[in-house]
Amino acid sequence: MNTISLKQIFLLVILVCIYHPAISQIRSKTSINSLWRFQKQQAIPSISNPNTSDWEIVNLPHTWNDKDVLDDGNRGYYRGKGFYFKKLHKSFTPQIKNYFLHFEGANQYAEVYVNGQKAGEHIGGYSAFTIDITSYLNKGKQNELLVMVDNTHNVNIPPLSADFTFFGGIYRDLFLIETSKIHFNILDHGSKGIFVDTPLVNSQKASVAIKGSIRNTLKKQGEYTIQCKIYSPDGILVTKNISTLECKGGDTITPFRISDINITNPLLWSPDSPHLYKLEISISNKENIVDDEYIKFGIRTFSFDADSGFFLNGKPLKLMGANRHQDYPSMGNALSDDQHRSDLKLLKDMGGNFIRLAHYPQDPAILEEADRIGLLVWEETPLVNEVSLSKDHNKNSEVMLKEMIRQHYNHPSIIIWGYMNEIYWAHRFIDEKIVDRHTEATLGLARRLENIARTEDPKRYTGMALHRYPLYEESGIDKIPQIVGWNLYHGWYYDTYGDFGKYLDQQHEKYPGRIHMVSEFGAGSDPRFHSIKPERFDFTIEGHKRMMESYLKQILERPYIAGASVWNLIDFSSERRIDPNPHMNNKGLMSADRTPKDVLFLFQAALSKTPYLKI
Ligand code: GCB
Repeated sequence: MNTISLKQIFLLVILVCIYHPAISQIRSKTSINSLWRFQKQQAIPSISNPNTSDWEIVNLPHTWNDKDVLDDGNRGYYRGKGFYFKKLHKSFTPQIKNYFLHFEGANQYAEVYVNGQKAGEHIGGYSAFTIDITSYLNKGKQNELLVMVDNTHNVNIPPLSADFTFFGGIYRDLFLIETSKIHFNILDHGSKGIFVDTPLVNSQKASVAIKGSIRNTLKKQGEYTIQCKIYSPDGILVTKNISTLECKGGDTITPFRISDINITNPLLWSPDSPHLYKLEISISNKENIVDDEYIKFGIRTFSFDADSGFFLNGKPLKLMGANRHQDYPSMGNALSDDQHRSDLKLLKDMGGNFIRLAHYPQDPAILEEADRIGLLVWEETPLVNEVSLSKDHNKNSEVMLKEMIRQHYNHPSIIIWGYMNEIYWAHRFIDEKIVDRHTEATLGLARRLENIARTEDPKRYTGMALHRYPLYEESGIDKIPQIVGWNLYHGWYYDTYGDFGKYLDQQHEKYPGRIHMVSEFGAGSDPRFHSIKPERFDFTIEGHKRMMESYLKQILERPYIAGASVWNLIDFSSERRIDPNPHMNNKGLMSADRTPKDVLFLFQAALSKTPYLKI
């Protein structure tokens, strides 16, 4: 009789591991960042057969404005169309699989063509989008992608104007996702199609609720099993749940909701201990797993109080940190994930526990890192300075808010959804010129956005950033969000910095019950400028430090101010600025190359647990 050798047993185990449905990787996500042909041009090339031989070769993330902004002394930079072309050297089997392009961001309007046919489009430069390209693909290896990206000023696409540069291009990562014909509905506003909540949390127990939807592109209806496994922060399986669902065929979406999952003695997420649980979720038919995904989530509770500020897991915590734009010298917005992550580390090392992602949703790497290292987040849609009266503008603003919330819903770091920054009433545009302004339209849009945010996510708070413009108060727009974030520049643009606290005290007294934060406070400086008698607007390192010292003191001694974020963590590119450096806003605690200014050490002293300089 034949005996089985050790080698054969080993081979058998390997084979079982590879083919066992419970551990096979069903869905794949591959980067297609490298080797694109690119051309900046207004004229549309032949879509089905573009001649790209003399186009530049670029890798993504990519922007076409990096050089425009830095090289010249002139204002104005290219806002127009850019075309990206790539052949996909890979075998496709569209008869048994679905294929998607997942763009993490393209600024600001994109059209996607596959083999000469339009497969989809996306409006807005700061959220992700997913396009199903299955039906446009050829079997085999002959497939071509052409992407048109357009950053032309467009009165229907926020932001209409702002103090930062609108770098054009596919400036975030691009992936090809491959799934089976039945999958979690990743077309749901570019999200993962799975949303995790913790409706009940205390020190003994947390209940987890999961909702989402399944897309079935098979002709047949069928019964499917959803399996959820939750792993603790140290990787131990803590709970498991199995449920079944009937999914209709023929490209239909079936929602699901699972709510009977409990975790005992949960480890709570906080900036000091950012514990992350992991949900592994899969869909199976009778024989096999057909789709799988994982989501990291945190368990925590939080609330705001109008007089005593912010509470995390029942304990008071002053939210202190910075705003951050997404750019880097000579790279525009086309940063690597490592660059995004290292900016957050700089904030954390400074002693910050809070970041406002002004003025738009930022790269997924930022949110993942905020969860991982423990930073609380205010994220917002790019409605800055002005909105337009057009229906399309309003619709786009609403979709952007839904995209942001659905795409970033599972991040425990996020506590506030913002949707407007210092809006000066809706404008009617004719030929790009403002012809009139309407308060009512602005209020209407704000109310709709507030309603969307509260419906999409009743657990988080809503925020709006305002400055001390009297019309805000007169119109009542400041009563719409749950949190008013003040952008205050006393001592820089107006008044004196000592009056900043007085202004906030008046507001606090006048509106009992309102939650106040300082969403922006700041001043400019350039490391080359010094003075022993600093003055307003002189951009000296000493002036910057003196003002921030006073601001910090006034913020820290007022318990009703739930939190504050300095403007800005890092100097950033702003096409419209001239002083003291062309195309730069110099209000960073660091220069654009991430060199600390003196004021950064002041923040570190004020915010770290063991201050080395008392303010
Ligand atoms: C603000 C704006 C921000 C500007 C900043 C400044 O209030 O919200 O976008 O960059 O002031 O530096 O003037």
